[in-house]
Amino acid sequence: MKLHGYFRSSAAYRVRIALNLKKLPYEQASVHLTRNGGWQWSEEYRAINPQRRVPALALSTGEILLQSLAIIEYLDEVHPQPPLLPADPLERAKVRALAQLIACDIHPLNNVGPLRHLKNELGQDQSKIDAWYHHWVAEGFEALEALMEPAPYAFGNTVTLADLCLVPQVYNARRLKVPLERFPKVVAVDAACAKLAAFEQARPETQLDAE
Ligand SMILES: N[C@@H](CCC(=O)N[C@@H](CS)C(=O)NCC(=O)O)C(=O)O
Repeated sequence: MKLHGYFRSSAAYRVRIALNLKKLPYEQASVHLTRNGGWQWSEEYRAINPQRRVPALALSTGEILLQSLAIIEYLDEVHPQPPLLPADPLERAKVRALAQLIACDIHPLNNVGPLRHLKNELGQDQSKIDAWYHHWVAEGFEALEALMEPAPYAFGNTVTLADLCLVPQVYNARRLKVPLERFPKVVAVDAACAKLAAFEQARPETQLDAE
């Protein structure tokens, strides 16, 4: 398999963790999201993902999968061990809710494209853009604090899809200097995951395209 990603992309980071947890071998192809205006805009990459975003996972059959949550659920169905979603439907819905709170409600508001749009098309200055970023991350993390009881992971004593979404979002929040003191549960889940090799090996800093 080949993962088209970028070291700092939260969505690609989620998929790297899943591949590592399941011990699936994969190559990586770096799509630099900012250099020369962003390689995602090249015609070559458009043929891989017409949405021009990462990640995209090319399977050995030639099929290309898009959208990190869909990719991770595919991997979980085809390679069930270790499971990333609980067997019980009610618990599964709760894990998906935590994951989607991050992936659907926090992340899209603070990702490269929308931030670039705020700056270039809407003419906002960097302090306003930073305030926007901090606001949406803090609002989402407040909800996570209310919803989670770390044990030690986001939902119980095994890693789930929720942890795969939480860790990259915390990495991103730290990089953009969001104060995390108000979010002790979020920080505790991140710390528990950091002890696992699958998470460590997926860290942005340890990727080949890291800068
Ligand atoms: N919902 C998508 C989000 C993908 C996404 O937005 N990726 C970002 C990086 S984290 C990207 O490629 N941005 C490029 C751009 O906005 O130009 C997923 O989960 O895969």
